[in-house]
Amino acid sequence: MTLQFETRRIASASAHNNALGGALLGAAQGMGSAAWPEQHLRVPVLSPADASLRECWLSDGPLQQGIDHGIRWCRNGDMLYGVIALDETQDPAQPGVSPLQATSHGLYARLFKLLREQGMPHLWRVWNYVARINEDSHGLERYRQFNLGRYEAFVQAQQETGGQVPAACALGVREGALSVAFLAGVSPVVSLENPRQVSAWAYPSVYGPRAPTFSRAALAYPPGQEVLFISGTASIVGHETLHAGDVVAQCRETVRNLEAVVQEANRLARSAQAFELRRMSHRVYLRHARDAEAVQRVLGPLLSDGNGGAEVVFVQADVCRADLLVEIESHAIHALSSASSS
Ligand code: 3EB
Repeated sequence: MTLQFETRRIASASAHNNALGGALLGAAQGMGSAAWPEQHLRVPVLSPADASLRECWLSDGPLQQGIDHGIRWCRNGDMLYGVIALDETQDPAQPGVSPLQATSHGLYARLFKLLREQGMPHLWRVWNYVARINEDSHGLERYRQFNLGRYEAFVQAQQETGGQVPAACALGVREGALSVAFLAGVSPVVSLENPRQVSAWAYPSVYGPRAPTFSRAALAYPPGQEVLFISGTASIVGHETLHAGDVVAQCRETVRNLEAVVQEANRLARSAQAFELRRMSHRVYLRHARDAEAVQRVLGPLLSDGNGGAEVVFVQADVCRADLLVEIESHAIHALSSASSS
């Protein structure tokens, strides 16, 4: 059963009967709730201007839905999309464990439990949103608290914490519950790393007591397809942030990283068609809305060929290191020819 992706202005949202799940971006007040699991991302949409957007992962084949362990999910025979939001203020205090760490641990424990029950053992792509991500509390930046809880849940669920780990992003929003959406499947991903960067799961402890659990990208295989998910990518070379304070230089460095990941993907991809950055879908997160114009000017020609390819969506969100001003995530779906899928 195949996977498709689509972005629509909210005003034109119509009912899908084949949506696995998706995300609602922007204010989107009074737009009604979707009939599928939908992650509500209350972030300002900077471009397309004045839009609220509904993004959908569409699928064929009979779909089945449910709510288990607080996770709203929808699946076909090959893959599952789920969304869960947990309010850390509901977590009982534990000595030495911050509420956010406990919530992140508990959330991922539920996620892995669902995947076991549903026979979808392989996490493909995870979207994480954390309130006040760069704030310090309990002696640790909140992103690092989140990483601690996530890492422990991976260990407890006997998941790998390096190597074959899912693609992901982790961004900051102003307020609200910890929100996580994910795609998982019956088949494993091929995890990719970026030769220009230290693997995030191997970051030194100056970035926190537990490294973040994600790969730079993942190739996933719905039947007859190859999907490239590129994780949130920023101006990091080795393990260090480059170009602090210079958003345009960060954009250029980030694109160099994306190109390196695309090259890695093409080295390992099965499909005959090569992945190209300008033909992929992109979501750009900007720390400061005031940078939108400069960033669109520099990224526009680097991320799209202007030939009506996939839309580039710009939103305002906090990036998980205080000195990062921009982060970009991308994906593309290719058909496998019957010869290469057999
Ligand atoms: C970085 O390269 C930037 O914690 O899941 C990017 C993608 C980042 C995913 C995550 C964090 C995550 O370290 C931050």
